[in-house]
Amino acid sequence: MPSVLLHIENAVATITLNRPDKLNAFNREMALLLQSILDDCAQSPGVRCICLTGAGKGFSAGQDLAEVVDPEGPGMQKILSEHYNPVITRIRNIPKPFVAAVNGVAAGAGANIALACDIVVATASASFIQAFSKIGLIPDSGGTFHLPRLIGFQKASALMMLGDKVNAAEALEMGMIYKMFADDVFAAEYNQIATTLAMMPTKALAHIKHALNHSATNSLEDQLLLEDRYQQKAAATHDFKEGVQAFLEKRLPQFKGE
Ligand code: LHQ
Repeated sequence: MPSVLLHIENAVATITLNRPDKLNAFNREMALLLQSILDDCAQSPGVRCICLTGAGKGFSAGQDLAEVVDPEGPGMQKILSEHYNPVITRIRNIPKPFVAAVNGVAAGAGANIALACDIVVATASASFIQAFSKIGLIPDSGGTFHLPRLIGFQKASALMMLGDKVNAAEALEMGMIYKMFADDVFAAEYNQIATTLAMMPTKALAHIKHALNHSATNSLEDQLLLEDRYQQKAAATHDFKEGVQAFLEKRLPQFKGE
């Protein structure tokens, strides 16, 4: 079985990390395959939402630690620059919404890949662990960027230094995730969110995403200029015209993602 699965339905690409016996820990093959699948999803006009989840009981336990000590392995130099950083930049830059459907434990790079997504939802039995400090590393895969912005500097410092496990209810309370669902309805609920996103004006969602990327570092003045620029682009789309027309005609809009 491939280490990453792709299923496309109703314009939603569901990408499943698939090494369940290792809690979907990443080795080089899996990281490169994920990048290539993300590239395919970015290119395909039939994909309007990308949903990341894990096979079995975990989302992802981060780096496969056996590979780190394997003399035949990629070596520390390549792991971030060739495996994780290109995944995180794709998640943030591909102009389509990403949903992380965290179905179980998300640890290390696995947690931070989830937290890079636009919308993070978790099943009630899921958990998040900044596991890095426990093995003498620092959080990577964008963790030091996204986590303090999601939950604040103080809580991020504590979670990163202590490596404490945060359960889904605590993650929700902290603002780390958007919603938590009971295990038995989780798949239906995250599919509903992904399907809704896939029917929405894709270009506007992409502009929202990119504006938020910049808001992390821009001044207010620069951000206002950027909002103006993206708003002009959004206003030039078919979907904007359709959205306004449908409102005036009191009917549901038919967005095309164009
Ligand atoms: C694993 C792993 C794993 C291999 C579970 N590797 N097998 C960047 C720069 C360069 C180098 C290093 O990495 C990074 C990025 C990172 O992600 S660093 C952080 C790496 N991840 C961790 O340190 C987490 C390690 N895993 C755990 O602490 C636990 O497995 C958690 C808390 C995630 C889950 O605990 P349990 O639910 O009790 O499951 P388990 O520990 O029994 O794991 C199930 C199996 O999965 C087991 O295999 P086995 O053959 O004994 O059944 C584990 O060995 C295997 N596994 N994580 N990262």
